[in-house]
Amino acid sequence: MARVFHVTAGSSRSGRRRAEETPRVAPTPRRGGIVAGYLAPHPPHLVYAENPPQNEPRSTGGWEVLRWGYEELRTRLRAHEPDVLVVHAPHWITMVGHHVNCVPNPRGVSVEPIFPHLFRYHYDFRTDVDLAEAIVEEGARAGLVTSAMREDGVRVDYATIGALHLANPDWDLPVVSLSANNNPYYYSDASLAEMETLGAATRRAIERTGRRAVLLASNSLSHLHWDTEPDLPEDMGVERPFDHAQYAGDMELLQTIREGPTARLKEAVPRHIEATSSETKAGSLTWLLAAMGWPAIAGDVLAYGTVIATGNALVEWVAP
Ligand code: 2X7
Ligand code: FE2
Repeated sequence: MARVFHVTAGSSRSGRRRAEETPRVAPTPRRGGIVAGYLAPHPPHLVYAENPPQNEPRSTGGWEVLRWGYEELRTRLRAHEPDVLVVHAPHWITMVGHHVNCVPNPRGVSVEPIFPHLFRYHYDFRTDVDLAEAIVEEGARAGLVTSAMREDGVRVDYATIGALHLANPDWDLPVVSLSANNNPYYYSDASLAEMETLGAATRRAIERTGRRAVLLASNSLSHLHWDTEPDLPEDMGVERPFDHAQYAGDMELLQTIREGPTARLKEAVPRHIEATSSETKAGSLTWLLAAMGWPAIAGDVLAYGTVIATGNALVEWVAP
């Protein structure tokens, strides 16, 4: 049988004396830079299923495993104590150049055009304008076409709002939001090489401004989906991968992510796009890993699940 001995070390008075005598150690300064990155997909169904007050439609739940994964992601994100969330999203599509939202206080209603009955979300958040402008400058300096978006009232897309809501539903952190100059749907072979440059520029801007940043890549994985939906959108009786090839393609990518190092993804991501029409074609995941400097680490897969047949994974990479 195990025995447990309790020994009281000294009286409370001697304890107090020791505390008074202990030299004060200066707190370690909080490190700036990119502290973590998350693959944080945005299917509007996940927000709909949570029934937040900002979203007009009401649901009875659904997609729980992905939403529980997001609960874990939120806990981890908070532990990194970021100053700012920087998000790259595929549904703010800009045909000419990479745009950065520089509006100090974006407010409005974000609507999912295909699923307006699931996502009509009232947003009101703060932009870290200094960092947003620094990303525009660093991108331009690196030879990219960049633009500071300053039109108040331009509607923020649902992939930006969805990822931000799911990662931080309190909206108590400033945001920088980047557009996708790559289009997941129109081009046969969108260039991911530019996302390397945009990622490096994002990193330089974060370091220059001394921010402690968490990055969000708002991408789903395999992207074939049903063209009809059940009467009850959250009917989990019909939710499943589009087919086995799509599922297997996602698992192959996630296995590579879990094994690391991230540099293997330079080849694995384009292969996965080819095999599954992955939404990572819009570049958010490549941007994130490039910004983190392709660290020699494994990613932590927090959850995987399908939404109207598309594959969605939540992954954390913590900066070494
Ligand atoms: O944008 C999306 C998505 N990425 C996945 C599933 C369903 C709807 O919208
Ligand atoms: Fe999407």
